[in-house]
Amino acid sequence: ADITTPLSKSPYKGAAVQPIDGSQAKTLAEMEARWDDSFSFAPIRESQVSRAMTRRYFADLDEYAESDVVIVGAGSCGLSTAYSLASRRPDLKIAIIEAGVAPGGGAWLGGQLFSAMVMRKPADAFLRELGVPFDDEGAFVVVKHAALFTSTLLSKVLAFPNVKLFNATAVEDLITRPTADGKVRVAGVVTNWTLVSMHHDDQSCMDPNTINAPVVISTTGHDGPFGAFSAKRMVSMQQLKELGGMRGLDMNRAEDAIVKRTREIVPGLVIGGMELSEVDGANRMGPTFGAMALSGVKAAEETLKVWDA
Ligand code: AHZ
Repeated sequence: ADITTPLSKSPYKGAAVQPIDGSQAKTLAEMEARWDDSFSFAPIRESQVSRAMTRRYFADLDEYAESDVVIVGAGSCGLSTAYSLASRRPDLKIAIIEAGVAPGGGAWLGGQLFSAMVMRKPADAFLRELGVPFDDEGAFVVVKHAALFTSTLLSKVLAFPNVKLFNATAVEDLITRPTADGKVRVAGVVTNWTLVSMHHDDQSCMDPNTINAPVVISTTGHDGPFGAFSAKRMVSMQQLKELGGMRGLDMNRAEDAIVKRTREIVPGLVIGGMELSEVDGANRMGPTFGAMALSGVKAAEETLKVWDA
């Protein structure tokens, strides 16, 4: 099957100069027959490469400046949230903002830099839906490499036409509006390139950008240099009394609590994954990822309740 989008159907059709036909092989087998002097890539002008990237990026910035949902953080919970939301609601425009260059957060490895990833049942249902193979060990399942889970999930999320991932981009603040009862509603995010965010101390005048959205889902992980971002901001804005403070490790208590408590924390702000442990003072679970996947599924449901209200 031809996996390229015909130029006439591309939403970026204004972007291209006339394509140069390289008369290249159409299949790998045809190409393999040409490992000789006749082999060459289709010719290109450097500016075509620049324009192919920048026009798409700026079209996306323009398009997603008004999003329906913004997900902050593309770790195991954020990506599970994005998958659940995008697969249910192709009509929603979903922006994912990830501070790191590489999306996936802590989900490229299991625990202590080991490769296997453990998920307690019933989170195996999520793996079945994604088509990620696992060993069944009774009460829990094991994916042979955490990267298999994360890369499969990521590839599916990125393939949804209604999802845009902005990586290397940090959420620096939240957009808020006053409510009738004197509190605030979250109405979007304030963003900047992560490398810029890291240099506010030694450079001046590096103002941020914004994305408006009726619902923001924050899944930035537990407290750390970047983590628990929205929970901390809600405390500094006096919308939460204090950080709950993540408690010690207790797998049984932690996983149930994180999934059950995944919810809208203040109007317009749903929090999921380990960031929640800093809201409620829940235990950590250590290297078992079922709660991250199912907190993502629940965050999508909670978001739709807010959206449809
Ligand atoms: O880069 C962060 C990571 O990819 C990103 N992030 C954090 N702050 C951000 C900001 N703007 C944009 N201000 C930001 N992105 O959020 C992602 C969080 O991923 P994670 O893997 O740290 O969190 P998670 O809740 O998805 O998964 C937690 C996994 C853990 S921690 C744990 C324990 O400590 O016991 N156990 C498990 C399973």
